[in-house]
Amino acid sequence: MQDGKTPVHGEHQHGGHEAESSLIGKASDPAKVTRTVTVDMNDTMRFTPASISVKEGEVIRFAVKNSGKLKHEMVIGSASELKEHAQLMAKFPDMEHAEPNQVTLLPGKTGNIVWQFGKAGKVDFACLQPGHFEAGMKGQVVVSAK
Ligand SMILES: [Cu+2]
Repeated sequence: MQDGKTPVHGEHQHGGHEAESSLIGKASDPAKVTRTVTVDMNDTMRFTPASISVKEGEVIRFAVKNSGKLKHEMVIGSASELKEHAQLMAKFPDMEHAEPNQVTLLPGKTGNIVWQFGKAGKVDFACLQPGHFEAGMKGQVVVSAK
């Protein structure tokens, strides 16, 4: 972990409620993508790869595929946000939501998340379908300094 550097989040955000995401990064414009990372989800409750390395400020397109027979999703967030969200999903299993930090996929489907990472550190992601997070369906993006 590199500290002591001022995080660069220069550009102003368009839209309202993205502020809390500044540490983990933010949704970005597909035209700014610098790299595509393919992520596979399956019924062993694992993401492949489960650990992804990126650089500060990099804009990644996650090309996510559900190879399982169950519904899965990839949600980017802080560990505490993800845990809270997983508990909510356990109470309301049919809760549907479409936020820019996630993609929910039926079996066999593919989808994308375009995300710009902020300062160096670790950002978590997980599947929040009921029981999946608890079964270990989570991973980490390691953001390194430029
Ligand atoms: Cu899942």
